[in-house]
Amino acid sequence: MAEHVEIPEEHPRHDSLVTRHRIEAGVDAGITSRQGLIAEGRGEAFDYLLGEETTPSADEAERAAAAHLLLAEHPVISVNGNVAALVPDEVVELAEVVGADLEVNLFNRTEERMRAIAAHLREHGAREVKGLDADGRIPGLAHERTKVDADGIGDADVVLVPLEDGDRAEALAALGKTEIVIDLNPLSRSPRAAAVPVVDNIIRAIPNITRHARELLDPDEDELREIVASFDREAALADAERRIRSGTWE
Ligand code: PTJ
Repeated sequence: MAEHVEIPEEHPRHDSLVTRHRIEAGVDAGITSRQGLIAEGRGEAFDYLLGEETTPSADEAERAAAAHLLLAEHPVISVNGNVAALVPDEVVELAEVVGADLEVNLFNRTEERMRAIAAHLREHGAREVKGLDADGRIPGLAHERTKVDADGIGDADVVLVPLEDGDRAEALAALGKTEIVIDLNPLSRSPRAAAVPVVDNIIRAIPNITRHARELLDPDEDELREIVASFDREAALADAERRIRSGTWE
């Protein structure tokens, strides 16, 4: 079991250590898969190279993500075991602000984990959690991620998919859905398939998308459309890759 460890705020690795403990606790609670531990380690390495901060280009992507979610007819936020462990309050809040559904969708799907994550999100204030009906399918996917709710991701026009594997990201894009992907690795297939690749730690990204959404709430649809149209996905990916490769953060 993950021990409860108090990490002093001034510790130089405070945020990273808190994040690790949340993932460990998620595994102990049957929410996060053991592969989630590996994914977290991978993410941390990229975050370190990015300077562990929201870069200006990630901030722009987060603003574009907020605009897409507000313009959507039916936005859905997909939740896996890492997302549920790291940012349960934050995804519930974002869903409220932009009027999105929350849907559990797992790579390593088991009924126990599906139910545990849905219950966990409800404990954190979610009113409705989709994903358990699994009465829809994403064509072209062999693994468990193909299972979606027909009236959830199946019907969505905009889907936020954090910490995703590349296959589903590509399959959702092929269905014509607008995809927002949060992933610290700009070379991964998922951000490369996304209309909006957000190269940032989910811990920072979700609250920042919510902050932008609140600012953009008074709907001036033209402004939202302008933000969406002027967002340059290639530049966002290139900027993140440049920072990682060069270690130059200016
Ligand atoms: O809960 P499940 O069964 O659906 O499984 C979820 C994981 C994450 C285990 C599964 O989707 C998986 O194996 O993903 P991958 O292929 O390891 O990809 C995860 C991606 O997320 C990698 O590119 C990581 O760099 C990135 N990542 C990890 N932690 C974070 C992150 N990106 C943003 N914020 C993080 N905290």
